[in-house]
Amino acid sequence: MKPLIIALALVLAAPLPAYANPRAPRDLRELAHQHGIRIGTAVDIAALRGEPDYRKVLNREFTHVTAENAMKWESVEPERGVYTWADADALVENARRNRQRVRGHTLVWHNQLPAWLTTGVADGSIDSGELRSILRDHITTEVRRYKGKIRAWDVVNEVVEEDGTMRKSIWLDHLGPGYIADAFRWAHRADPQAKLFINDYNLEWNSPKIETTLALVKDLQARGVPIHGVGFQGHLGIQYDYPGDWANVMGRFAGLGLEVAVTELDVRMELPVTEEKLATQATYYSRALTDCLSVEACKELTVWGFTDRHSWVPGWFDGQGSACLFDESLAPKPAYRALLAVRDPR
Ligand code: 9MR
Repeated sequence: MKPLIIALALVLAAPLPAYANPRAPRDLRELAHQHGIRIGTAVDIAALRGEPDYRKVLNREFTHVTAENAMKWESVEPERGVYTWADADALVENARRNRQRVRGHTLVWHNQLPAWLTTGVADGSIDSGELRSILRDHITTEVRRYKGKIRAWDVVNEVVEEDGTMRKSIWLDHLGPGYIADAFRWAHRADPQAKLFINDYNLEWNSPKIETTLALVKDLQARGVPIHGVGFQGHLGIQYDYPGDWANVMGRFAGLGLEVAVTELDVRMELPVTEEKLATQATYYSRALTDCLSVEACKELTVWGFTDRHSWVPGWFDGQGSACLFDESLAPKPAYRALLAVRDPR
């Protein structure tokens, strides 16, 4: 055989590198596998239970799930000492049956706390010492219950204010800033395998928040506190510029040895919906995925609900909506197709 023909034969026989794979993924699950990441969604438990079409899309498309509300403190312990795990259990069981990993959300937050706790603190019937042991018991009980079943926990959520100061909350007020280290240590003791995250919004672009969070992580690491990841919520809107520095910010956290995850991505718009707005929204979704893929440490992209039928956005932002990948009738939007078309930037 002539050398040229041999060379040609060798080239043709060689497997294509993964990034050159020309076959477009069929759905998000296949996209996740092709890129070697997890693609997740927040789950509305009532819809999971009551809407077969919702369940079908959820289990077909996603390799990862987060409880939108079911694991929050007010949901799991609405009365002191009375635990209601049914919804959280249903999510974990559905995930097991459908080969989905689970993100636990969230152990320490200033919102969605049970009334018995906030009133007790306000009227002084729960003092600081008791509050600390209540927090330790809450974390220990919940993390232990799902030991081995939850890949990662959002241990602390939104603990930094927009101006870079520490978030004012009953935790900071009554326990001091040390509650953060304590929370990570207690969670780690309850499930040493779980990856423990700090999670926040506007961390994609807001410098004071970014700098304080970086400093906080470094300080925790210096003191040997078990912290493994940072979650960028990613609540975006097309009326604002896309956070163009996001990949760089992710890289700075990755540089500290942390896992990086997009934990609550959605892209809202002012109504009414137009084709043009949907096209812009699609670029925001695909840029977010591209940013995640460009950082080796980013292996999870989770959307905050996958259908406009169940989205927190219209209830919170007057006149805004259509933030998800699927519309109310579960038809995929341009953003969904844009995600499938994303190629590995590395
Ligand atoms: O989507 C959640 C909504 O159903 C709740 O009413 C709301 C209460 O604060 O919390 C929403 O989820 C939030 C998440 O837990 C933390 N980051 C911001 C999310 C949107 O507000």
